Amino acid sequence: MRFDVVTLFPELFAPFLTTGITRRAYSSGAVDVHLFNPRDVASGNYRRVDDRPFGGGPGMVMMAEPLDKTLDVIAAERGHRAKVVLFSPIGQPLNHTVVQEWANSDGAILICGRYEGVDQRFIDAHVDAQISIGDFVLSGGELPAMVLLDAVARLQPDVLSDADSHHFDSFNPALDGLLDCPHYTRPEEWAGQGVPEVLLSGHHINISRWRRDEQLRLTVRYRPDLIAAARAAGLLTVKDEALLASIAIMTG
Ligand code: 9WO
Repeated sequence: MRFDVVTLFPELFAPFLTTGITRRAYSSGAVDVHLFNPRDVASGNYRRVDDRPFGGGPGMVMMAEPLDKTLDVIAAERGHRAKVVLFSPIGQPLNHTVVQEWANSDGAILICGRYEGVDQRFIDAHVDAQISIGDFVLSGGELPAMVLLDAVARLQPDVLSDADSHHFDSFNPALDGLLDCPHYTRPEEWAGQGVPEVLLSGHHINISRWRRDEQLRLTVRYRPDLIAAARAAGLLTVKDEALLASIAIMTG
């Protein structure tokens, strides 16, 4: 798949694209990321990409024309027009389902806004989807773009080793939509704290049950909505329900 990122700060992406377990996805082209700076197609000696807002007020607005010209450059490279995504707090909230949809797509054009915002006429003319990563305001759309790319890249086959496979993540169907259990590694005692005895027992059935119980405990406590969803989807077993009932009794 191909993602074209439109940003005034392409240099922000270099360390991100060349570091960590997702590097392979980008370097192999499984997630082929191309960076475009609207300044490169902006006109005039000053190559302006922003201007003052009509109606007055603080800050600057990204001009429609350099963004539009950048889409033309991308269309010429791709041979067709791809979906255009803008990152903004009014967008669709990003979650695992949305990530999976993009991971199963052939990519998109990601517009990273800066300044006070993007000329609305560009949005009306070209933007197909807006995505939010949360109810807060940032100084640009670059971090949200990296959030989407990272989440998509780690879903690619062969990105993760078995040891850190996403098959064991929270929000993966294999975890039945429950939060992941706690993890421990060496040393066996650290800062006066041990490791749950069962994890040292080598008894794999008991370990599996303990992990499932911890998932259920954590999910009840922090995300009870996910318990309801897992139950509605028929993903909870009789043993799961027994554990949940015992928690309900203990906590009143
Ligand atoms: C900001 C904004 C705020 C309220 C309603 C609509 C809005 N659109 C934008 C917008 O496009 N902002 C641009 C990108 C320019 C200013 C910095 N930008 C931005 C994106 N700040 N915060 C985000 C963002 C994106 C996704 N999820 C959370 C925050």
